Amino acid sequence: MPASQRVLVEIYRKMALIKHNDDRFISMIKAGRLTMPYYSARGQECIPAAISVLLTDRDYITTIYRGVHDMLAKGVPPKLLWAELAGRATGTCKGKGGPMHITHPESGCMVTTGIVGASMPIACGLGLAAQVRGEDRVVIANFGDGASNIGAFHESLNLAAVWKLPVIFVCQNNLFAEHTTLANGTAVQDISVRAAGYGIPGVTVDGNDPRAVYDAAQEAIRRARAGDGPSLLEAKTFRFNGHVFGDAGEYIPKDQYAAAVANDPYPRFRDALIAEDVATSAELDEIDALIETEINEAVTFAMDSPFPELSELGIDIYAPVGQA
Ligand SMILES: Cc1ncc(C[n+]2csc(CCOP(=O)(O)OP(=O)(O)O)c2C)c(N)n1
Repeated sequence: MPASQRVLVEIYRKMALIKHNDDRFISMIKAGRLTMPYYSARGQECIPAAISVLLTDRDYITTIYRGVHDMLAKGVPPKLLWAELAGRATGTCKGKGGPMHITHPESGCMVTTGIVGASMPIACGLGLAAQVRGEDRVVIANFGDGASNIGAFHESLNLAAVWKLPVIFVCQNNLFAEHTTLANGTAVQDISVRAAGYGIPGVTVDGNDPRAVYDAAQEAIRRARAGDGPSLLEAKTFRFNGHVFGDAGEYIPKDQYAAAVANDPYPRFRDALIAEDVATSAELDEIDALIETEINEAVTFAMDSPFPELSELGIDIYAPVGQA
C-alpha cells in the first residue's frame, strides 16, 4: 500500500527532526559547548524516517556510530539523546556510552556500535530471540556500504537466511567509507546483488526518495513479519559532511558534492508535499517550529544535568550474579 498523506507528513516530521538536531549538534560543537566525536548523517535522513513509520515500539533497530538519525526516527527522546551525547548522568546510558554507544531499549534502539559490521550479527541475535520466544518483532540492521565488505555482513546474511530470521539488513550506501570511495573498495555497483548469494531478496532504491524507501521497506518488513525471513535493502544516498566532525571531505569530488546538495532530500520532500497538496507551507513550518522548541528543551536539559559520579565507573560492567 502506498504511504498515506498522514504517513508522508510523519516522514517529513522525522526528517525535520533529524535535520534540525544535526544542525544544532554541529553548532554546539563549533561553539565549544559539546565535546564529542560526531558522525553527521545529514543527507541520509530520509532512510530511517521512511522505514521507522512502518515499525512498532516493539520492533528493534541496531545501528552504528553514524546513527543519530536512526535513533531519532525510531523514537529515542531527544532529551535523553542529548544528555548522552553530552556525557551526562541523565542520558540513555547514564552518560557512560557517549555518542558512539547509545542504547535505549524502551524505543527499540538496542545497540549503537563503533565496530564496523557489528550491527548485523547483533541484529541476528535479536531476531533469533524474537523467533524463539514467538514475539511479533522485526529487526532493522543499519550499516554502511563499507561494512558490506566485512565478514560479519556475509555471515549474518547467511545465518539469517538459513534460520529465516525477521531481520531487514539496511545498507545506507552514502558512497564513502571513511575517506575511501565505494569504487575503491567494492567491486559491485549495487550492494543489493549480494543478497542473491544467500538466497534472499535484495533491492536497491533511491535512498533520498521517501516513497521509494517506504515501499521497499514495507515489502521487506511484511516478509519478515510473515516468517519468510530476511531481506537486504540498499538505499543509495550521500553524506553532506565529512566522515567525522573536523573532516573537510576533500576527497569528495566537488561536482559530485554539488549535485548531491542540489538534490538535498529534506527541502526536496518539503517542496513535493506542498506541490502535491499533501500539506501547506504553514503546516510544515509549524512542525519545524515544534521541533526547534523540543531541541531547545533537550539542550537545556542536557546542559543542566550533572556528569556521572566517579563511583559509576565500576557499575553496569557485568550483570549481577544470577541475572546474566
Ligand atoms: C572492524 C572495524 N574496522 C575498521 C574500523 C574503522 N572505521 C570506522 S568507520 C569506517 C568506515 C565505514 O564506512 P561505512 O560502513 O560505509 O559507513 P559510513 O561511515 O559511511 O556510514 C572504518 C573503516 C572500525 N571502526 N571497525
